[in-house]
Amino acid sequence: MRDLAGRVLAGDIRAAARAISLIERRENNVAPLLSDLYPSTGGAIRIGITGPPGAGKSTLAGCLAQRFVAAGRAVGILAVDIASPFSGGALLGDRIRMQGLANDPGVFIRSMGNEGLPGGLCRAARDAIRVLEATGKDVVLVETAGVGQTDVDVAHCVDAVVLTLVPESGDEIQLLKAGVMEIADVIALNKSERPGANGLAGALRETLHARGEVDGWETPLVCTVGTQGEGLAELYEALEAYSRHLGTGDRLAVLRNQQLRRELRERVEARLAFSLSAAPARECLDRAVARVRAGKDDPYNAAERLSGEM
Ligand SMILES: Nc1nc2c(ncn2[C@@H]2O[C@H](COP(=O)(O)OP(=O)(O)OP(=O)(O)O)[C@@H](O)[C@H]2O)c(=O)[nH]1
Ligand SMILES: [Mg+2]
Repeated sequence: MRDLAGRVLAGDIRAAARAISLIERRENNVAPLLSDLYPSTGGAIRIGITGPPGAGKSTLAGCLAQRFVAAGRAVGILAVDIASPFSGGALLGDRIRMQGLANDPGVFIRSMGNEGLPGGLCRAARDAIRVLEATGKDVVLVETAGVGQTDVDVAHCVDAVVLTLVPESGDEIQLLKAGVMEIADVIALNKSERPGANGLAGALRETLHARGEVDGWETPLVCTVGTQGEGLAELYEALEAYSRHLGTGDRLAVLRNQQLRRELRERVEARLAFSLSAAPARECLDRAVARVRAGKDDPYNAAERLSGEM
């Protein structure tokens, strides 16, 4: 493991891929590896790209990666939810290959399944982001699927969220209800060559404007045609502007503090849940159940005492 950490820190991409596999498989011995890497993490700008299936997230990720690379920055890309077979989208790797980035030594691409990961995306993505940072990436792009009410996890592990929408995404009221608008720092209205794009763009801009600035930032909307590269300069510039915004005052530090606090809480909860399922705790629970069932205790006192015993 020490050796693997050394190789990751030296920028060895194959070592990074192996480390991410260990994270995905939740190998027990991955924690020391991540501890070794931790001091060398946190230096990249982390950008999440979310939106409904097939909206063009991978296409935009590829275009953005190209621009970052052109600006001399090393880019890592994670796709945390592999493409749904129904969406007509393609795996991120395919999109990147189409853009000729796959052979670029500055770009590392990796898909991760999120199945079976409780808490979904964040847990694995957060660690995988750190692995990429430890290899020396300056920018980490994280593609995730979903715009459901609970699919806002990505906001907890990145600095900036790009919400990708398409003209078919429907009326903005529904979007607002979905809660995803809240986490969007930049909105890309992709496939904007299609009918309905202008109407939706206008309605969304109105809504965003009515909401106004949140902590000094009003979420901009950029119309893009990912397949043609249209609007990509604007999207890139919007992200640069957001990154400058985060860099002023202690905004980035505040954000990262909040994220770290959440991470620590999640880790403690996971440990507690684990120890609750271990044999000694199960025996304590069995005894408590018996006492309550026998009328010698009630669930309220029993829970109080149990939390002291464990
Ligand atoms: N017409 C049009 N098609 C686009 C545009 N951008 C991407 N596409 C196409 O839309 C399809 C889906 O693009 P992807 O980039 O794979 O979308 P995605 O959001 O990553 O898809 P999933 O990962 O499967 O959710 C592909 O066939 C793209 O070529 C665009 O601006 N206009
Ligand atoms: Mg995709």
